[in-house]
Amino acid sequence: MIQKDLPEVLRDFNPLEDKVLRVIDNDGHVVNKKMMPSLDDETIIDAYKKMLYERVADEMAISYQRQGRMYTYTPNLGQEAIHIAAGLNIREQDWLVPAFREMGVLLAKGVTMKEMFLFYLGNEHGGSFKNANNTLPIAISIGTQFHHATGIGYSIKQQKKNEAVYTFIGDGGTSEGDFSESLNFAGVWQVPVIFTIQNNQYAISVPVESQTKSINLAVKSVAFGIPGIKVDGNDFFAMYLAYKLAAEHALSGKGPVLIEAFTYRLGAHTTSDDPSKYRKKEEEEEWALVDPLLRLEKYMRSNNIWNLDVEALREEYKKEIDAQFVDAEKNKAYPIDDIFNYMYSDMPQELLRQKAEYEQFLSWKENKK
Ligand SMILES: Cc1ncc(C[n+]2csc(CCOP(=O)(O)OP(=O)(O)O)c2C)c(N)n1
Ligand SMILES: [Mg+2]
Repeated sequence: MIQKDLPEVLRDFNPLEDKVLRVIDNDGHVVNKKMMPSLDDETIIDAYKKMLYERVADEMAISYQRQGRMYTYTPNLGQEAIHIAAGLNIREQDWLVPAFREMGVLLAKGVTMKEMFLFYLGNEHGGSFKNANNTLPIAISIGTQFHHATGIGYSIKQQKKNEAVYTFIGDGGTSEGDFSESLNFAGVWQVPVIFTIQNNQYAISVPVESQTKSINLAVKSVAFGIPGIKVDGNDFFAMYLAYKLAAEHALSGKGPVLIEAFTYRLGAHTTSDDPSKYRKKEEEEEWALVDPLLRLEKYMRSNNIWNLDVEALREEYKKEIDAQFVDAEKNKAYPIDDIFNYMYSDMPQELLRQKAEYEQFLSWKENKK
């Protein structure tokens, strides 16, 4: 049984039996003391603040989009516990190979909100994160990032480096060939990669039940000979423990781990989406009650470590984030060459043709004014 390869405390959580790792319940009470990671109060407070920062940044981004100042945006609302738990474990030398809905992990790597905004303003430089070591650009094409993660993992293994790779995909992404292909080779090569499926239960309007007949998504690891675990993605402590143990596993040369973080997308798929067309209000209301921030706050209150003035923090974060947005907005223009320059050292004929066509379009647009 592949689960025997997992760190001992995780072996009980067999995805074939649809077990879920959970440390606190919906009211913030500890239900599994053995699994409680040993974190001091400061770290827990810091984690809550980071989750709040991600939430405020998300709300601001949606607001800029609604004001017509930014293009389409992919909200993170409800998935912050996963991101901050990963962010507290990922180290400077580790690699982050993101999809598009894990902003908190990018921030933990050192990506700035200005850079995030540049990306959503369509600026090519919004993909080159200057201060974030070993961080790949955001991947919109579903699944491609898993190949990159396995490839980087292979390189790390060949060079015997002390590095792990963190990569993310959605529930819908598990139906892409890239998912299976990269997990297969990750298993064969035993690469140090932590694969996270953020199962937020929808791929745009498609519910996960229409995506797969598997009993859960963690179970998909079994066929590839990789240990897998399903975790309550709205439980910060469970996610933290899962990442801590997965990182120890990967870094000690034991190969990859697949984590299914079971959560719910509280917001829209993107700012172009209207979830009321395909899901019930009652379902959203039910999940809003188990919001990861709310659950952590309840835990902190019942353990007397709640000392935060959320409104004051929100104001502080808003000011800081707005300054970064205004800076990005002022600097969003870039030379059109940047759109074409970075794929090949010598641009092939087809790309040269596309560039000429685009230049023609721009001058047509200019003359129309
Ligand atoms: C290869 C590819 N096909 C289709 C799309 C369009 N698309 C964007 S997001 C998405 C759904 C993704 O759902 P999921 O993997 O569950 O991630 P989530 O958006 O829920 O985080 C689709 C089909 C795409 N970006 N790339
Ligand atoms: Mg999804």
